[in-house]
Amino acid sequence: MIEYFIHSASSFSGDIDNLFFVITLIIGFWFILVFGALVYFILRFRRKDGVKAQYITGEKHSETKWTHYPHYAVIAMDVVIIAANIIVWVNIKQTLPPKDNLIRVIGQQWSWSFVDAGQDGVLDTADDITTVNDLHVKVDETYHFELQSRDVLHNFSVPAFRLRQDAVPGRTISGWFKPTITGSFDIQCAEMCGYGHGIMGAAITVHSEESYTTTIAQIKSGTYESHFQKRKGTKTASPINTSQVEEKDSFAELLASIF
Ligand SMILES: [Cu+2]
Repeated sequence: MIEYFIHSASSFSGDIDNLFFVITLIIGFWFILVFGALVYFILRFRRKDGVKAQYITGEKHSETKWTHYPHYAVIAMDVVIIAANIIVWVNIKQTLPPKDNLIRVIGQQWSWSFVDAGQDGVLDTADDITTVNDLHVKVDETYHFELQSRDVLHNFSVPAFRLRQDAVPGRTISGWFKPTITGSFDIQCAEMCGYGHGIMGAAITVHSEESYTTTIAQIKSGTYESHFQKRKGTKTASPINTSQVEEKDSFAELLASIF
């Protein structure tokens, strides 16, 4: 259902969505049960003429079991949520699958710089490709990133990938993603980093092999027109829906029409 609002575009976005679904289902179940009971009791035991209110201490076993049994059930469901969380956390955050490509992501007030290690797969060599607010990657390839910050705390967030990672000054934080569909998606900063935080957006474009080769050649020859810059310059062309994916993103268009 979440894909209706936002694309699911990475190898692990489905796992994150499922986790949210499980949590929503469990919490939703208790929410409906508790509020249903509340409304029922309000109506059933409302003030009536000639009926005196009872004083119930809730100390008898026949009364305490109404607290204890739901309590045990909630704890059991907590265990389910925690177990599901740990599995997803270990698979995504603790495991670094073998890489196809390496990039460096640098956050600063208020933009993103990207350095692609290029063909040799080694950063800080002559074939590195540096871009600002505009990241280009290949579909179905695993990217390792080294995340850094030049000044304050930032957070590298790609909602379509369900990826979010803090950038901490003085540290290099490793992570990974594997895009599964082509298109252009939002990158945002998800950590309050100063008064320009709200404009700290960028774009990640996921290419097929041919399209990637063409774009990188254009970047190297200086003829590439940034997708992100173009998008910022043309306000009429739906600034929020950046997707080049065929299907229509009606929710994003609705948002775009409001703002
Ligand atoms: Cu920020």
